[in-house]
Amino acid sequence: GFCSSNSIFYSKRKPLPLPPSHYIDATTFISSRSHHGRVALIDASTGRQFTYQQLWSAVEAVTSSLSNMGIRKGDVILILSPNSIYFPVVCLAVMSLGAIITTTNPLNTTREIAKQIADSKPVLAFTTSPLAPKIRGASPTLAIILMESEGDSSNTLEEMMKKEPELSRVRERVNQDDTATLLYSSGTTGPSKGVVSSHKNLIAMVQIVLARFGKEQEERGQTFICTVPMFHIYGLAVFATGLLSLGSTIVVLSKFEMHDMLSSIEKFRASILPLVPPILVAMLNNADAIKSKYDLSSLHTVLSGGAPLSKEVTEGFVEKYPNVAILQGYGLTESSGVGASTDSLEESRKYGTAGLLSSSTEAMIVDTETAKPLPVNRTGELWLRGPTIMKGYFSNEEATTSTLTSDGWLKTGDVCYIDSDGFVFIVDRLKELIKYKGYQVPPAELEALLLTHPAILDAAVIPYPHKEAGQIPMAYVVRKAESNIAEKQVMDFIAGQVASYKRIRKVAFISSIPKNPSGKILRKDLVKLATSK
Ligand code: AYL
Repeated sequence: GFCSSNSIFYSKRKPLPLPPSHYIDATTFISSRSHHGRVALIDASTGRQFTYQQLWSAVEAVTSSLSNMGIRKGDVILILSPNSIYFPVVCLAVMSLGAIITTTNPLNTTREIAKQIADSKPVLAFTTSPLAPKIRGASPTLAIILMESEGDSSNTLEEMMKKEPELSRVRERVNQDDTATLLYSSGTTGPSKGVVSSHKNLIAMVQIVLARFGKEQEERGQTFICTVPMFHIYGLAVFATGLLSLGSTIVVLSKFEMHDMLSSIEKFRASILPLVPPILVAMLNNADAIKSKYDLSSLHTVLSGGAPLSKEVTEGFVEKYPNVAILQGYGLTESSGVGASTDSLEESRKYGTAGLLSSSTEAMIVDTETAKPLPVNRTGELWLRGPTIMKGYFSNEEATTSTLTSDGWLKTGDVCYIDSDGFVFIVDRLKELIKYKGYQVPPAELEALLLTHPAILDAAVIPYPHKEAGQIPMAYVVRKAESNIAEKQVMDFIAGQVASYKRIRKVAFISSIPKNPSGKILRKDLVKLATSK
């Protein structure tokens, strides 16, 4: 059976084949299937496109240019960009040199970007002209390459893509344990940290995407709509790497916009639409208007991932869009993407499940009080082990050892059970992370900011349930003795310093923050208090 006597749950899916060699980078692995003649990436707004042939020559040319500029294995390169057809080109070129990609949310403020730059120490940044001032503000000396052509400026990706690749370039051997990406996540506690993922992690994720969508691609071809962000593991694993190995066509939207998304489905006859739950909610709430205005007959699958999808939304969606299957994907930045998923209509019929464990992924359900592993149908913290699990947090030994066990288990911070058929059910979140519209909001960052306000003595930030956004950040604030600071002042104080998705959207005052004897905020008590009224 899949659950053995030592309480490990094994994946019921076919194990991943071993990659061909220890010395292989993710880009070489992805490009080893050529798909010549097919269209790889289409810009939804300009119609500009790359065939697979053009994509791989562009990657070669950029790799060569980067190498000539002196970029070497281990160097960190920052990408600050909305989704674009150039985003994967940069990622793939950087990885093929064994250099490391770090990304950040284009909505982030200069202050937030500066913090991340100070931590990850990039030697070069790729960005767009509108976003370049944020990088200059955050790090005046960091070299910048613009990803979109700006007149006849020379330091552009366009220029790099045009150059003939030079064969003599220096290229160090990349092995699968080398670091490929450094994406930021708050994990179970504290501020955002760099998640160190290796080429092996990414190759395994690409293989999971291949196993999940490969058959259909071969049988009838697939066109995906990309509106989830490529800077996040969801978009990076699916659109900037996985699907390019498959030979699918990807229609890229620079950001989420309902009309653009729907008209692109119609225009490009798209078949699969990966989303986060809040977009499904919006599609449900406007279903009748949407169905009368757009021809969505090509669409057969919506993927939902990144946050829980409620029963009402699932049922409502199935009723309004009877020809569209909703498939689930559950995962973490720390698991380089999907850890469990429903891959077929049949699997998705088990209501509320996040799906079966990904190929070659093992799980344990660990009792949060006794730390003992639990059997089938019992609820506890989900631990994951397998080829996609990160190497650790970047220069943060403490966070690494509290999240990864010595025998390779990742403590997900999610409260789950696994049923007798091997289906994973996410019940709750143990960790402090708040998910606003699928975006990560680390409470610790907001609490630290609140404590810098002269009128605030103490503060705690918790998730408050919200129909459209999933959760909104809510602050409990203890005022200083003579202070009468009001809700709006608290919200404005934070709004001035953080990206819009991190804003505090609800405030309550309290006489003291409940804490355990070691000073840890009792967040569950505050959530109960906030939602009991
Ligand atoms: P991060 N259901 C419930 N909660 C979820 C789900 C889901 N399907 N997916 C993610 N979460 C929560 O690092 C959960 O608490 O990556 C998890 O620990 O931003 C946390 O979000 C991780 O947040 C895919 C599908 C990648 C999903 C992903 C992971 C994106 C979230 C590729 O195809």
